[in-house]
Amino acid sequence: MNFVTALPLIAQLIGTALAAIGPVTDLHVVNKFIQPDGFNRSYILAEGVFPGPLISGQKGDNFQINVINELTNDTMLLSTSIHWHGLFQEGTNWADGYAFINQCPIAAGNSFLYNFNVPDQAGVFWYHSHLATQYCDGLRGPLVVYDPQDPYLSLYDVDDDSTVITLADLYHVPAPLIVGAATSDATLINGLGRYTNGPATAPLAVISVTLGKRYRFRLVSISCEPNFVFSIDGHTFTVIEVDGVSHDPVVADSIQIFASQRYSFVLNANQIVGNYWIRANPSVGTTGFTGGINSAILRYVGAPVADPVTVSTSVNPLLETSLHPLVSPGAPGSPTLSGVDVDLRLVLGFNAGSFLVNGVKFVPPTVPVLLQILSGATTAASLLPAGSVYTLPLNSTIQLSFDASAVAAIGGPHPFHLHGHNFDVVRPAGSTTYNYVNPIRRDTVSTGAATDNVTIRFTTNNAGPWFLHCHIDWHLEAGFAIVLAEDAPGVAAANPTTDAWNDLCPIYDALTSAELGGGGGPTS
Ligand SMILES: [Cu+2]
Repeated sequence: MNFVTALPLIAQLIGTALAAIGPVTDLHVVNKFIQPDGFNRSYILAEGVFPGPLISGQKGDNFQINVINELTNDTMLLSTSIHWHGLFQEGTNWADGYAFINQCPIAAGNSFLYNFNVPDQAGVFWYHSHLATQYCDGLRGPLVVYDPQDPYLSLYDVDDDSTVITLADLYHVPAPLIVGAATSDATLINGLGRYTNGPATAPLAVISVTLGKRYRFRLVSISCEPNFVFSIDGHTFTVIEVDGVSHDPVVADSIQIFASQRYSFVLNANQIVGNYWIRANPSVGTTGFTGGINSAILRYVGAPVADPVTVSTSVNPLLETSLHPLVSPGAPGSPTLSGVDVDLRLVLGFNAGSFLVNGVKFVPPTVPVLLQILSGATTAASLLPAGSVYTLPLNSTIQLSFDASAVAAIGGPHPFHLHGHNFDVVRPAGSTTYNYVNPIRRDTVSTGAATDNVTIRFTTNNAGPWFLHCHIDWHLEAGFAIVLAEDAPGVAAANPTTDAWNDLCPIYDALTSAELGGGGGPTS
């Protein structure tokens, strides 16, 4: 093969992610220089690629992911800790991955086995570092749990590695070196993109479809900050899943997707064979599509290898109020404003560079909350960090309402994510009415504008300390979180830990400042 004929092959390889791995796999965490948008820097990467490889399994699987920390670049953090976003971790709170709530970080040169079951969930999830803002430096990737009995199998023909779509923000400066507010330099779709004044020929992701086939696309925002308005020129699609929960089908032609949210939608490749722009317009950073930024290409088989010349046709954005769970719709509790066992109002605040919940900035404790509970501390008053831990009784209906009036204009809307649960959004952003009958069910919700009072409900059935936080990672680092300690007295019996887990803290606590990297570790 001469060089000229090899070119299309090289272009294909650039846009092709690694094959899926899992549910039992090693996951090497390494430093590597890559140029996903044409800009060269060293990142923290799973298996050396961005995004990390697709981890997949089937509903009912036992996942055993052995994270091997091979980090050496001390400009950035050298330890790590990985969260499997959206999976309930029932009985394995220790494997939930948030550093200093669920575990101590994994020191460089060490490995740690995350061993958990996924008995009753399927859909799109993702994994990311949950140590300070480490995932902004690259450690993030998609995770899909397939369901052989998926209720919507008859709606689509293709559902494989090629139909997973990741949306990411990218930073040219390593997170520990960013001074002041971080601003994304580029949007990557499936790990490729361009930035303003960067190489104009940096390759864009190409998603190939065949005329007449129906595709289940699995859209996942692995963003550190921006939300994206996602659309595909010339096409509508049918949304069937939200954050790992099947919903009644809803037709739309654009989706505003917040950091860490996911959607599955069915796209019927029924348009004229050609090239169509895929768009992901970010809420912050450089917006628009000049020079192919914030874009990828939907290419029908048989179309020329060329940039699209299509224009945006979006007129029908997806609304949270249109989405209703397929199975067991209806919020827990009674259909009244206070019809729950525990009604917790969360006032979101900001002061002197820190984000607050009910007046308190979250600062990660030195002893993980789970370890504190296992050591006998089971009351909110005795658990650290002081003022950030709320205890919840088991088998109770819980309502959380978010008063975002003071922070909506400060980097908002702020998407809040609850670990260990899905929740019913009885009052979503942009709505003033309460739906207790069949509200959208998900694990990350926009808390909306200053006039909103986003309200969610769930039932406590999962003993453990679970994190509730803004998924804009820069805001989390500035304190935007609390811990819900669910059934604290029952945590130990429900969550047996391993010797390897018990070894994490002594190893981590013995590290020197230099061995932490990133200028000495988490800055908060
Ligand atoms: Cu936020």
